[in-house]
Amino acid sequence: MVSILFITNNEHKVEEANRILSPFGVRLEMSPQKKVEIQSDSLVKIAKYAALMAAKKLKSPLLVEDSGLFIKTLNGFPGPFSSYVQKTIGCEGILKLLQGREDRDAVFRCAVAFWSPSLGIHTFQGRSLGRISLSVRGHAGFGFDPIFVPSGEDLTFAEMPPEQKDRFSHRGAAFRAFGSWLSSKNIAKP
Ligand code: ITT
Repeated sequence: MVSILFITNNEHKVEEANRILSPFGVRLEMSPQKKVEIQSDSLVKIAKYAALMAAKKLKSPLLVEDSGLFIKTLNGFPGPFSSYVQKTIGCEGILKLLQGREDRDAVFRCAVAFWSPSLGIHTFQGRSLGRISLSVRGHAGFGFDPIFVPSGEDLTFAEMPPEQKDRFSHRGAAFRAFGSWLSSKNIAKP
């Protein structure tokens, strides 16, 4: 089993990522520390910079994940500000912003930046297309899960069993891409 530090303060992300990565023989250890977060509308740039800064300090295999919800009719808001917006106005606040709007299209995006002494820095991305529901529904997951319905489905992420969310989610796509890349490197220790 390969062990990698996951620099994050969000335990939900760690739980989901470990569920997605376990078939690849990868285990993430949560490492809650202050990340250097640059201002950018690119999740990849934010995750990559934070990973490189953490690498300077820790010098062992690690990853950073930056994710967010981008709502079409709000020109991509909250995007990189998703964490702050979730803590301030929350799901109800987003529903209020969308009141009376017909276009409820949205996309969840996830960027993973991985660094190790032998492999250097690599990034992986995933996205989940969908729409914002008309009301808050379900109790599973975290963040905006109770208001996000992936394309072709009727249930919100918060109404689905965790494994079903993983199949559709931005995090599922990004971490599966990372897991299969790491497996292709065919190494026991990154
Ligand atoms: P770290 O920076 O410490 O990793 P964070 O929660 O602040 O944790 P981000 O800056 O990447 O992480 O913000 C992502 C926010 O986007 C997160 O707090 C949620 O509000 C939202 N989000 C991301 N992925 C989500 C998901 O799968 N389900 C629901 N909300 C999600």
